[in-house]
Formats: sequence, structure tokens, C-alpha cells
Amino acid sequence: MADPILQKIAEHLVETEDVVILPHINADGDALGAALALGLALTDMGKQVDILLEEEVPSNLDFLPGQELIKTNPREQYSTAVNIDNGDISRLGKRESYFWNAKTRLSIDHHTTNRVKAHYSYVNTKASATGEIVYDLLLNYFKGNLNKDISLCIYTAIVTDTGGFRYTNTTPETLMICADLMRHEIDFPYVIKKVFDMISYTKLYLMKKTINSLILLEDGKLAISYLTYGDIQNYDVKNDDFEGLVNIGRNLEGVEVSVFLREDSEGNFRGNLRSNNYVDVSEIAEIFNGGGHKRAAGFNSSDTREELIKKLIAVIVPKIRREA
Ligand SMILES: [Mn+2]
Repeated sequence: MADPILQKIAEHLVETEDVVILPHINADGDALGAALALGLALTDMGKQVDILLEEEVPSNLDFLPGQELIKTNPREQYSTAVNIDNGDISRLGKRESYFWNAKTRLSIDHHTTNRVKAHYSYVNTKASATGEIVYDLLLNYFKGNLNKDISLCIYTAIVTDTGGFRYTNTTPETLMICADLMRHEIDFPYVIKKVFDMISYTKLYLMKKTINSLILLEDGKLAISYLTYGDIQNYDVKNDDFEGLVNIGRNLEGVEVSVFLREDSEGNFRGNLRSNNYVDVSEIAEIFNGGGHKRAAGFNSSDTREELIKKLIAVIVPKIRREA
């Protein structure tokens, strides 16, 4: 069954001559993969396509085809803008005006929190990734054929947002689509390796330091690890190098709460909290004027490391005991 909004989006894209595609800031594998897949398909249809990014392509996505469509010298105005994998136009950052200045504004996304206003805005929250929607669009509305490059982009999009088919957003439909994409002889083990497994030297160093600092309390139910400013100041550390370090403690057998502290600048700590089963870490974060969700939360503090760890232990230990 054709969706009337996606039908309108397809009809408009068939008619238009030039398109700007705008993924969210910090474009990940889904945002970039979906943007490149759509961009390549539209180029094949004879359209002028520019993809605009806020940052450079991250090194774990540098294998994606179609990057010649990513432009640093945009036009002043485009006939059509496509907001992609982004539920909030303010998350286009400095590129927001290219969306608003376009004659026709289209949006394709899968976030439940989507609140984008466009001429045609298609949101499918059942899609594991925006890449799934682009697949649907190309195959069922453009009646186009997938080629190897487009298949690789869509596969990367889906692999990213499903955590390599591990998250609950993975559906039978997701796997059917990926089965079809695999028929185009894409190098799928390489995608997993690049997106999830390969790490920079900086990241390895940070992991090593984090593991060295790890302490376990409360019978191994509380894990605390940290990086000091001294640990990081001489390295070219990017924000996503810290990604996942809190999980070193969290994934350890028997741990309920994992705390990871990093001293971003002298005397200023960013705290990440994770729990596995029963402790609501958002309540802990709130005590330190932060916030988040039950299983993942964060806060900032200008306490000294020793003080902060002492305070955290005092707050967390009773919660581990009470709710165990
Ligand atoms: Mn996505």
C-alpha cells in the first residue's frame, strides 16, 4: 500500500531539477548512508544533488560511496530541500537556512519525537533506520533498481541504527531488506568492522586508561572509572572518543551501576551513569543537577575527583542495597 505522503515526496523529487539533502549534525551511519543512497539515486535520475554536512565525514564512514555529492560550496538557493533522519530542524545547525530557503521542503525520518514542519513530512517510526524508508522510496515509488553503491549505503544505515541487528528496532522487514541488499554483493563484514569494531589509537589509549582506573565496590555491583585532564590534554581527543567508555564497567559481569568520569577541563568533570537492571540512574544524576533516563544519565561537577567519588558512592551504594 502506497503511503500518500511518501507518494507526494516521490512525485516531487521526480519533477524537481536540483535538490539539497540535509542530514542532522554529527551525521552517523544512518543519516549519512540514507543521504548518500538518496543522493546517488537522484543523480542517476538526472538531478543536480548537493549533500551538505555540518562536519567532515567521520573516519568510520569514509568508505561510503557517493561522497562526491557532499559539497562545501553550496548554492544560494535550491528548488527542493530534503531533511533526512532528523526530527528537529534546529539539528541542522548552521545549514538550517538551506532548508527554509528552498522552494519545496521535504522531510523523511523515523524518530518518534519528530516535529518537523515541511511541505511533505514522512515519518515512519516502525522503520529501524531512515535507510529503510529510502529503500522503500527507491524500490516502490521510484520503481528504480538498486545498484551496489546504493545498497552499501542503505545497508550501512540499517546496520548503524540497529546496532548490527542487536536492538529491538530490528524487524522481520529489516532483515528482508538487508537480505535483498546482500544480493548486490556488498562487502557486509567490512561495514560491521568499520562502523563498530575499528578504533583510533586515541580511543585505544583512552580505553586503556579507563580500565586502569576502574575500581569495583559493593561486591562488584558498582564500577567507577575515570579519565583526568592530565590523561587527555596531550591527545587530540574528539567527543565521540569517549563514547562507550562507561560500558567498560557496565558490561562487566555482576555490575549494576557503572560510573565514568572525565575531566574535560581542569577541575570540571562530566559524569556518565549506566545501570543494568534496577537502579534508576536518572535519580542519581538529578542529585548532581544532571538528568537522563533510568538506565543512562549524566551530570557535570566541579568537585575534586576524590570528593566527587566519595559523594557518588554515598548516594549509589544505598540504592544498590535497597533495591537489590
Ligand atoms: Mn536514524
